[in-house]
Amino acid sequence: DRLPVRRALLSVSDKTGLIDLAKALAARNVELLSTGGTAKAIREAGLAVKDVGDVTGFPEMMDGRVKTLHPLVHGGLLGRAGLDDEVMTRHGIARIDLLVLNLYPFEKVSADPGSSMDDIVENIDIGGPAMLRSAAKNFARVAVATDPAQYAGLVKELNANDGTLSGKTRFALSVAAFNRVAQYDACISDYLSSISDDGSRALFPAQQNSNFVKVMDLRYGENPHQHGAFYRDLWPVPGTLATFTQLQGKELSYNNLADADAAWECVRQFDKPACVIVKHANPCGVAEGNGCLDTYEAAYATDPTSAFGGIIAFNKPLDAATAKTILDRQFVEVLIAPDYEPGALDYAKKKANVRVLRIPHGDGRNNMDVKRVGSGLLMQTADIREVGRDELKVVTRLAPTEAQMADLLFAWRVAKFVKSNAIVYVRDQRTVGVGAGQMSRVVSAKIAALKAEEAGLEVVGSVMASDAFFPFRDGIDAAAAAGIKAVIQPGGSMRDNEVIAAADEHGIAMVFTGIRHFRH
Ligand code: 93A
Repeated sequence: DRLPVRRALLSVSDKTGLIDLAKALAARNVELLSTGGTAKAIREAGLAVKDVGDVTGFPEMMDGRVKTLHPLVHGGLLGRAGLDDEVMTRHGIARIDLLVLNLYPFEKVSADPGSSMDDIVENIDIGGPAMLRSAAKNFARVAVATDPAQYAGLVKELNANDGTLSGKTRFALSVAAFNRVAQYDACISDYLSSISDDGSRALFPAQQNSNFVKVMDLRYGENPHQHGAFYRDLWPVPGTLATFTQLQGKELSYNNLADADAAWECVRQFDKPACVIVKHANPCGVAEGNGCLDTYEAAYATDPTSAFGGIIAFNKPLDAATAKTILDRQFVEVLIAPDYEPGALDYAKKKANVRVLRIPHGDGRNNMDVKRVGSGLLMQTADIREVGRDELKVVTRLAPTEAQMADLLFAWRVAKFVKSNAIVYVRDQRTVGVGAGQMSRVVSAKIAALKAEEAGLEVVGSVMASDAFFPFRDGIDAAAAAGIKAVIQPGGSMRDNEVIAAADEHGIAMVFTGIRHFRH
């Protein structure tokens, strides 16, 4: 099913790679047809090209709105072998074997706050998607390229096969073209349906068209009887999990990816070297300090039992000594770092099953969270709010010391990544106890103390973070009993006065953030 390419139509907004491709086609004696700007560029490169207007007998009109919408173009793309030969001859329709086309840059123009509505509307491509659909539908005969990244492969296949393309290539190109048209239309629909009556743009368009591309099928979902796959944003945000490279290890599972995301998002918020160990989506140990080894040891010490089979993330390149310490000591599912020193990778190879991920730092943040409910979707902007020191309000008679203040801010950053109700005990920028996922706050506080005791860590002198306000004084009483000396929490409870009085009674310093971090 190899078919020769004798006649090609080129119509591209993004002229990247155009001339090299046109030269390669011309060298194979492929006849070139083209639209205005594309024809001009090809002609300037010294190649022969025919204007589509000369084929159709119609000039481009309405500022380009109508240039290729003509039976001599679409008939040339859609004509079937055999079935349509006679009608094509009768109407003088010549076959087009290859369409090279990329669309008006709607995505780019609509994302630019400086663009007017007229600019944006003019960038809704009509003739382009129509031709893409014609060519892609007729993959039995026609090949279609939509992206400059495809050109080199095409030229290589043509040159290696006497100017022909395989049916497999045409089909793959057709799928890519339909995907491109779907993305493009989704973007137009998202944009237009997000425009409010007053002309401003709503955060959530009236219709949600998601554009995700598959990274991989997963062996199963959260449980082995479920199926799973991992998709990433069409345009992945720099610095997020979706930009990972797996350097070694077993296939990533659904739970690995979910936990890796929690670990990475938590660790990347720290400037100083930090280590986060995640188990079942919760941090079970977090530390900030002088280096990888130091922070790993401290994070591990919070809860050695839970760290077994955990996901361990660093925000600085992982060195060999730390890699050796981790891998000699414990079973680890996934290691994550922005980079690895060569010795660390050499050592990891000895434990070939361990999944090692590199995620480069970047300043982007995932901006939307979604959750499936019933046959619906809950959407919200991501919880990326950070609380600065100057936003904290001291509400007790005692104010935190400098050292306590640093620990409070650290604990607050950790609490944001612990499932609610979240209670985090911290001393010297390392967790000493984490209470996660309980239905009552006071039990989370008791669990945090219990965890510290099990790990043989001293709570006395530690600080406490709570992801949401204390509804009653009992959480403060439990913390005081454990030896907590300072507390950070949002405030805003009906019984704040009772809670503040309890803190004053116990000689605890307390600050309010005014911000809550539920995580369910
Ligand atoms: O304005 S259109 O919707 N009407 C058309 O008939 C048409 N034909 C091709 N846009 C049309 N195109 C687009 O023109 C292509 O999709 C391509 O993006 C662009 C190439 O124009 P030029 O060759 O003049 O740079």
